[in-house]
Amino acid sequence: MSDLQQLETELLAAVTGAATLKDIEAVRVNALGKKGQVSVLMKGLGKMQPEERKPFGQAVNGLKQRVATALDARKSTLEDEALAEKLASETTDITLPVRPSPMLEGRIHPISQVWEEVTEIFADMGFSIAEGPDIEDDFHNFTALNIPPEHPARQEFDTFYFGKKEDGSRPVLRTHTSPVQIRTMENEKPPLRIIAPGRVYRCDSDQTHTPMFHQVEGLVIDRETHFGHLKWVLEEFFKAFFELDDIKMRFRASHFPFTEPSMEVDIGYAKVGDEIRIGEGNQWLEVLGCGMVHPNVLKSVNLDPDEYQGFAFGVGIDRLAMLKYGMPDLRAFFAADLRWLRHYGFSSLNMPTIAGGSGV
Ligand code: 2NM
Repeated sequence: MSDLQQLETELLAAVTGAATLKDIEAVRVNALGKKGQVSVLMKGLGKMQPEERKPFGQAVNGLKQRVATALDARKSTLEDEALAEKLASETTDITLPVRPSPMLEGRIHPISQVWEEVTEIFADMGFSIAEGPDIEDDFHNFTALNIPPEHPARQEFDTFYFGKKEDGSRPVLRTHTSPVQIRTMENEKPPLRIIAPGRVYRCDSDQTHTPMFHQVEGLVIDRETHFGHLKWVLEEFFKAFFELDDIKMRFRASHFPFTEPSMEVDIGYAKVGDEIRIGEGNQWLEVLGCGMVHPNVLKSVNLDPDEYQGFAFGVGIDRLAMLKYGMPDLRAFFAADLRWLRHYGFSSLNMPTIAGGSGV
């Protein structure tokens, strides 16, 4: 075998034997690099006799080309292998079963669930969600709502008062979410269409009352908003919330300082054994208070009652939850008993949506 053939055999064997991209680069440098074996042969051509130079040059060139082709092919194979290995090692096996995680073990509290359901329903009707502070000042919790200082209605609220501040004012834990509506009317121009879900506080604790509970209040203000709109909104809300095609509603005249006229709303139900069936029967449950916003309330937020009017309503979230999900004991809501929560709680992966049905 000629020296050239010998060299070619060795180089091609080295190419085949290269196991990594680093190896192949070393083989390339050794063969075709500046001081590589083939390059050295090429340089030697200059010192040869012309008649030798031509055939030898052709032979070296041929060798060089074959080695270069083999190098490229091996390099591309090694690159493919490296990529395949990377892809294989970086994949996630999505066929693996989901491990039991806190997402499945944990439960959404029925109050949170109903809070979400109610906001979802009103959001779908075009209401925005408004929020405000739990600690309020006297003006936003009372005075602006047509309950002036010394007014007897203040006693009805069983207010939690804080100590007097330096300026003589006394903050309160809000007794309703109405101050959120006041703040919204102060800061935004009508038309307004909002609901304010939130915690409220009253110094009252027995079988049917807890000192902290949850409310959603709604407010619509525009130039021609009237009681008919209110009635439609409430009817649509109750139908969506209780997942019924029809609901029986009854409006009873009532009194709130912040609305005139004021109404309490009852919904029809039947009692079958221990179960309460909404939408059937001829018994009535009081569920909600509402009315047309009192002109004095509008004046207190600098809205002209001759130009604007609107309705407002308030409903207890805790009570709605008891009715919809058949939970008889209010106090269990706040006992943090995991057995109760496992029984009445909701999966965190099952958020209420209008399309999917609000409940489970
Ligand atoms: C209720 C019942 C009736 C009410 C009124 C207002 C405001 F700020 F517009 F004056 N907010 N919420 C309202 C009216 C609340 O809860 C039983």
